[in-house]
Amino acid sequence: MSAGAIPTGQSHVPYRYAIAIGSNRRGRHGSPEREVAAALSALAPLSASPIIVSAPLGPSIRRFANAVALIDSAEPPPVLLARLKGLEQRFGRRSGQRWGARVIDLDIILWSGGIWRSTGLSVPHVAFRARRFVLDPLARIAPDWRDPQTGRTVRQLAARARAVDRRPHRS
Ligand code: PH2
Ligand code: MG
Ligand code: MG
Repeated sequence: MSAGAIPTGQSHVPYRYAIAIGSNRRGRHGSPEREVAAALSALAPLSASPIIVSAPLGPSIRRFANAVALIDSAEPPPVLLARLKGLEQRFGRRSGQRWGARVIDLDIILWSGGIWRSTGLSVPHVAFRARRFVLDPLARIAPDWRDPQTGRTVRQLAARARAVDRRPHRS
């Protein structure tokens, strides 16, 4: 804190981030659940959701372990993204596995700075409002965080995604 600043009780770290973690492939830590747990420890989060098991969305056939972590960081989004990609590589993730099996996937979902757009990076994450494997764990640790794009809270987005899932399928 700078001299003369009034203590606010808030963190001195400028940004807060919600990071989604996913794994559907064994790695050196073991099962997907263990890979997610190891990634959570590596991120040293302020808070972490429980680890859930989810059916794959998309062409993959392997089930996922997923979780969400909240971290404080001084890094702007592209710098944090570069660090997350480095962590993915250390976990043994190879490139070109976009929808395939991956040891670990670390995605920036939200940050306290609002909306960020640069080449290869959009925050909020473009697809998170439709993904229960992100919204359900996120709602456990940050239900009141407001999506800057829709103005809806995470709790509201999670409830909507659940409602969509309950809709009868048409053919
Ligand atoms: N990640 C994807 C694609 N599909 N499905 C689940 N259940 N969990 C994921 O983390 C996931 C997915 C692309 O990143
Ligand atoms: Mg992803
Ligand atoms: Mg990713």
